[in-house]
Amino acid sequence: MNPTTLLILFIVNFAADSYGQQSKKFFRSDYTYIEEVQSFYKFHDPQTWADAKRICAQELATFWYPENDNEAKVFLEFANKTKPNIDYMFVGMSDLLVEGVFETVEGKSISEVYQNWLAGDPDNFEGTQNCVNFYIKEGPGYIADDECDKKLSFNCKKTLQSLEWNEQCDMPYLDYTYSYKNGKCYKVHTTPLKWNEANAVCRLEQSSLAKVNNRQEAYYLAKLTESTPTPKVKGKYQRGIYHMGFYNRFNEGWQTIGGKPMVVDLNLWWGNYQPEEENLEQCGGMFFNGRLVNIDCDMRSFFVCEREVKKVITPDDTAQPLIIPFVGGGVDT
Ligand SMILES: [Ca+2]
Ligand SMILES: [Ca+2]
Repeated sequence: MNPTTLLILFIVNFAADSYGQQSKKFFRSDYTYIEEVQSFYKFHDPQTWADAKRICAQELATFWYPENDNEAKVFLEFANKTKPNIDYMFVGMSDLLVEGVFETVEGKSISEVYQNWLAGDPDNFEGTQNCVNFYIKEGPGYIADDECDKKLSFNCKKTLQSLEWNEQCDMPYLDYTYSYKNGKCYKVHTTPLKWNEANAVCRLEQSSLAKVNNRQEAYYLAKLTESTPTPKVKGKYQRGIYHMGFYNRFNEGWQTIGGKPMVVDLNLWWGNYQPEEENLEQCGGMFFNGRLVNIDCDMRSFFVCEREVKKVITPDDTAQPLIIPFVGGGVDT
């Protein structure tokens, strides 16, 4: 088969897969699809405007703002039905860049989308209103400028058209890597965070911090972290250690996320022993060589998220069995 034919086959297959997922009209179980506007929506609990923007991006969605009058109307009906107690919420519009020039989170002028201002707004009240509200309970969908540091509800939106799918991992995140042997998909995050923050990021991606069940998985993760390019990082962080999905934060013994006691070979741990329960470093980590270690929960580290894959897929594992020298412990095979 010549390269052009291969390329065409690849493109056809790829398009078919995307279309396949789009025809299922499924993005994430926590999003609601509205056919009329061919998009998925999810309400979130109150956050500042900046956090709302970050959270939507982490969910591969857009911080919602009305695209036009029709979407504002459809959204208002949806919001009044599902969240009747919310008076007003943040939307993805602000004049943070240039005072008085309102833009969407994608940098579009709001004159191209929606600008049904509440009477008297925008007024930049007391010189500190740079983020935009959308009124749900009263009115036909008015917007108004407000303080960005308030905590308000918000909505994230994903259009059906923008939906892409990681078939092996059965999720929209294309940067998760599938491991047939472990029956999981993984992503190495190279923005260092505290353990709690890392756990929250994995949850937004509908996964959890990775739990190492056995030596095979430890080898795999050591290889995966090694092959992931790491950017230069500003500030203090624990280099060479990755946050993992186990802890002893309440002095109840080492357990995995989900509350099951940690049962692994002792020689998977650094130094071949499980840390004492009264140890002050109560979060789970993994050295770059696959050894488990207890670390300070408040230290920033890279981390690994995992997602279990339930459906059976053809073997496509790039991780071959490895021989990894454990420091001080000779060579494990
Ligand atoms: Ca302003
Ligand atoms: Ca105002």
